[in-house]
Amino acid sequence: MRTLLLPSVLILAASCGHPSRPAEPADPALVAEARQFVAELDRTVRQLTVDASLASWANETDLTPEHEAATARASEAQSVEITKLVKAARKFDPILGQLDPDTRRQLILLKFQAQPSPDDPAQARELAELAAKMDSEYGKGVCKTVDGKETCEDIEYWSKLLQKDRAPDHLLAAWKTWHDEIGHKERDLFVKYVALANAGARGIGFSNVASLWKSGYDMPEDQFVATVDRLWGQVKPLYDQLHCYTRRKLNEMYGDQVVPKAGLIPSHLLGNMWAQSWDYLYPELEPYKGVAPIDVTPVLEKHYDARQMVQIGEAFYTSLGMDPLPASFWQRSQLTKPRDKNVVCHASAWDVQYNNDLRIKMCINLNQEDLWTIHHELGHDYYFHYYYQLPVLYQSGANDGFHEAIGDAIQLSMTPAYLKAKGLLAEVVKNDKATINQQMQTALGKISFLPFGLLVDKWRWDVFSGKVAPAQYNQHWWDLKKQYQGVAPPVPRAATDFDPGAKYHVAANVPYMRYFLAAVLQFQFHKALCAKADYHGPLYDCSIYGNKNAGAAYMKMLALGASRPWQDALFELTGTREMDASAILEYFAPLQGWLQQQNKGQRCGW
Ligand code: X8Z
Ligand code: ZN
Repeated sequence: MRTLLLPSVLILAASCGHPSRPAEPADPALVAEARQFVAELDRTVRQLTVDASLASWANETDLTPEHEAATARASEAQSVEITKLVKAARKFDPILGQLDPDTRRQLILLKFQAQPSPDDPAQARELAELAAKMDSEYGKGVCKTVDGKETCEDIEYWSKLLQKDRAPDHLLAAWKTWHDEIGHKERDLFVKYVALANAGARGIGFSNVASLWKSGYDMPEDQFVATVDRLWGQVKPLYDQLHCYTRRKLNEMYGDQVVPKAGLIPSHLLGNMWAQSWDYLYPELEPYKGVAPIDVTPVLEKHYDARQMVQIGEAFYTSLGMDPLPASFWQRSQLTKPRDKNVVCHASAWDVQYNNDLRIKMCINLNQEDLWTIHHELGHDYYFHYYYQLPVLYQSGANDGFHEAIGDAIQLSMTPAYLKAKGLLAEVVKNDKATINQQMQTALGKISFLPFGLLVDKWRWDVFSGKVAPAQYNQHWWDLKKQYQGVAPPVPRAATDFDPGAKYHVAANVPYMRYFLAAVLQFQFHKALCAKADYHGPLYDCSIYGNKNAGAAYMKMLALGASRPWQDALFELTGTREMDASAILEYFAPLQGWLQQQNKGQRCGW
């Protein structure tokens, strides 16, 4: 699948000859050969990727052994062939600095087009089979065979229990079943996967998969690590305040036995299987009860179906001057969960054939969370739409965080005033209390997410680099959950458990740092788009709905795809070349002040 599977994008051409020695003129025949090679790449990589993507779509929308096997075969072919091409392209390394920018950039991007395969064909096959199986097993969920018939309860089912129920024993049972069952199914597959995936990465010159992933950001990998740590340092004080307030409220609800006044929050009580976003706790955490209703779920349940919810999303993008979705989108997308087959419900967006074959795959529920997710997914589809005519190697986000941030920035424009204009909210209340309520709701989705967004790949980096061995995988996961999120497992966990495997992106091998970057970038985009719309009020009140100037600036950035380093794309839109979290802090300034007041006298932190 396009958005999710590709680690995407790039390192800059660092290896352009020795700086103190003037480059010798490149052999013209080799330069011509490089150009020819890149032109052919476009055809070959396109075909391989389309084949893999078609097979993966067929599998994820109908999980059968046949579809899983076909997915494994197509992704094996893609990886094996692209790995060969990466190796063949090495002969151009000495002249990279002397090639025209487009030839050079496509040669650089090639390394990030697929998970590289090990040289040994048996290992290459096993790697692809493991990946397909991990994805399918996760999608099916917790299965039981009764009278020879297998029935499965997927993550949708277990998540709903965590969202709605408040009895700690029920929450614990759901949490434990999912983590035990899925973790145990995934563990051995994942351990083998790591070894084989690393062999593939080594074959193309990286020390391991972590190094490959970290190199895809137009900067040296240690600089990338420093960048994410800097961003986390900027937002951590705000997260700490939210954690402190949430812990106190949960302590009041559940008592000291369940939630301690100081220390870690048990992770099954936060309304989400991974404690990654806490939106569903809003009713319990609402700062000013009943001041302003901001939940659109009741209206969606009463008056909308899944298709109409997607049309709300489409209408936002077209209000910016973007094109309507193609007719094929409506024919080919999976909007709701089919009754008669197992599918991967985890939401995703696709351009299956790299030719504007836009689709989304969701199991839409008629609620606010899914309306927001629809806007996220359409952000991916509109990115695809505006760059699908570029060479295939440029058909990616400027970096993968950009891809995740496009729709999320649109969510920030879904203000109460916008929702009222769409008939989704009955009234808009404008006062300080309503602002705090509104900010709390947004923070429970987007601020609670930050440490989780960071830690998933902090964990995988340590796993792929061999810093932690399989026997410590689970302990290390909880060490990081503790360090960054301040949450604890609700029951003691053993080395044989594999709780990271209970998260889709680990089972499906989708890099995760993109979501942390997006959590920061979306506020930078929002601020810049609001400026393009000539808006001058507080950021949290800005909606670019209907603004063609903002839309034109957004489309311009989308159309660049990965053709330029992300710093150039960011500069085009925002006037800065750095990812930076000050726009989040500006957006949430009222809430941060309010939380500091609320938390006075508390021992915050853990
Ligand atoms: O996986 C997603 C999207 C698909 S790209 C629904 N997200 C992350 C997650 O669910 O863990 C969006 C937020 C973070
Ligand atoms: Zn996404």
